[in-house]
Amino acid sequence: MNWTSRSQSIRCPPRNASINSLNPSGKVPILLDGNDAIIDSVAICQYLADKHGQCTFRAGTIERAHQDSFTQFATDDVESCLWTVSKHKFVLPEGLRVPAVKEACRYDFDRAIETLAKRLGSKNYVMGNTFTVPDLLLGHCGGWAESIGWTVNDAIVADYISRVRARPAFIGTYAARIQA
Ligand SMILES: N[C@@H](CCC(=O)N[C@@H](CS)C(=O)NCC(=O)O)C(=O)O
Repeated sequence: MNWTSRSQSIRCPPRNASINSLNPSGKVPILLDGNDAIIDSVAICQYLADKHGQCTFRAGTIERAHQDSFTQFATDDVESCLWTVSKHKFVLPEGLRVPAVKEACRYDFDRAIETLAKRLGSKNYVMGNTFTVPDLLLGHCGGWAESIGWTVNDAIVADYISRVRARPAFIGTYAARIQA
């Protein structure tokens, strides 16, 4: 396989030989950049933002510290609930699945949404008027929640998620993904 193609997206199932050679966990996604392979989706997003100087504040600034705090909040407090529920629904070996975990995850998810509403206030995006990496992650989580039938029980956060997902860049990327 030619790893040097720059704008091509290659569909590869997890744990196949090519993936295993690039990521010891066998997990996807992987960003191929020149002869390098970057693993872990948040690192990939932040790398692309830094590299292109968009959707991010500069490392070492106070704004970046707050932005990174939102990034960690998106993964630790919001995405972890969705991921745990999904793992116990269809990812883990059947014998290890605990359906009751759903209640605890939903509880934590609602708490996270409450917190996000407070942190967001009347801002357009988590960092104000500038769209940054954590908005991308939280918008993704919003779609994920909807796909498993979880309503976002807060008008501020629900509006925010709609706003993020109504951006032309999101709509274009989503359409390209469906066609791929
Ligand atoms: N920390 C990784 C996790 C990636 C991940 O869990 N990928 C799933 C697909 S969404 C996977 O490849 N699972 C295969 C496996 O667990 O073996 C990231 O954020 O990219």
